[in-house]
Amino acid sequence: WWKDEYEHKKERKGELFYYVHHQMTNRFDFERLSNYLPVVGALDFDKPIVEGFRPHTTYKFEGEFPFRADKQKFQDLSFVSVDDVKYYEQRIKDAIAQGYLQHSDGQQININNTDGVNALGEIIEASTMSINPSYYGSLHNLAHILLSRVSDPQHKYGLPPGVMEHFETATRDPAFFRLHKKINNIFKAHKHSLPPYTHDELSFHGVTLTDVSVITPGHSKNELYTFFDQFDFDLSNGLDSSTGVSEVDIKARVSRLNHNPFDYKFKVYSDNSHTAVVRVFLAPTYNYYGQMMDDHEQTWLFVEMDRFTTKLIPGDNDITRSSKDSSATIPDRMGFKEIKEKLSSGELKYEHKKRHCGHPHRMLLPKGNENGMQFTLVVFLTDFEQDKAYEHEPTTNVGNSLSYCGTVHDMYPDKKPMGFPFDRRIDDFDEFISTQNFGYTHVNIVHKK
Ligand SMILES: [Cu+2]
Repeated sequence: WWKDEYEHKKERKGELFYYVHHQMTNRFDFERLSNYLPVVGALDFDKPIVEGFRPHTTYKFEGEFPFRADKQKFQDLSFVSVDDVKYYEQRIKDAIAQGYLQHSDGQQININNTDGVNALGEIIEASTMSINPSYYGSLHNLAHILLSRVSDPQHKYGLPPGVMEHFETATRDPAFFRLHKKINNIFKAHKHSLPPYTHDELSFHGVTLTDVSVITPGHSKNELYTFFDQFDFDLSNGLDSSTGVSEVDIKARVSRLNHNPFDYKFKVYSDNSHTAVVRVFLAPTYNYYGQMMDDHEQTWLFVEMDRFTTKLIPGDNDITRSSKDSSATIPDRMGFKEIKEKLSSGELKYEHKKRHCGHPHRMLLPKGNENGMQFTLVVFLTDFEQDKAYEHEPTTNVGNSLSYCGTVHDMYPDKKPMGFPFDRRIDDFDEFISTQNFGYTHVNIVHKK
């Protein structure tokens, strides 16, 4: 579906592949830590897949999704062996260590730069944009398939593919996060091989972030609240659609993580009129062992909560931003019934630029725990004039969930590497923290029963 004639060109798609999964794996670890569990370990093709998994779901026509017993070993398939995939992985790791990719036309492509991650993302996924599919294969896609078919590798029992082979179902399987931890570690090796940002690259001259806090209305400063709400899923499209059978409403009630809306409050001193890009990130303060997280460990874990532009006037500026406006999230999808109703009333419009992916808004905050779990909220201000990839108004609405989904039919508006400034290693934390356009606070996420 990436054929040029379909006009689905997505700018920085390889980088987005890295970044969206980077955030998903980190975000999953936040839930693990919230539930007193250690962070996910990376998958290893030489070791058994520790957790078995039963999907509890069926195909419409091909029966149940296959389950996987505990401690299954990876198995060769008729069209790809475990060794093949291990070679692809090794070649990619070698490319990172050497700092260049081998193009299929024989050229060496330098990846020791800002754009390197994009080419790397295309070969790791791999997408049709891979510069050398026969040499680098398709590490990520093939690993999905190895996991999906591990219970019936020779197709002896005629089992259908597992959940790992479909976008809609893959994240059900805990092995998804083990696989993506592995992939994320490969990207980390690349990102951390690049030189740290210089003081100049990090600075926003004349702009000082003097205070960072969050307010949940009716509660003390820096207290955030999560809870489980009851949600009714509309299941009417899962019913028998034969003619002559009358339609009935059917819903399933599930508990879902949600949170109280809150406001970010930032105080900024500016020497002049500027437009700032405000980048907000969150990561746990303590690790699984209850120790304060090492700076290097924490910086790689930061998840983007929001990214927006704001006008600064000379002097003091008070910025308030609602959590509901997050650039990382999307609202609930419409149910089948609602789509049908809107379609017949003419309310359903095709929006060319609307993106349909993103982190579910209700899951913006990790669960935290009953006693309150401490997280570090960091804010980084950068200069819109330096960051804009093309001429556009800072207020231009680029649609929901830029941070997770990029743009469709358009250039990506923000020139900075995704995840900036935490995408690279930081060697001198004292200097980093002394950057005046940087600020942080600790927040407490309390889970209400
Ligand atoms: Cu995947």
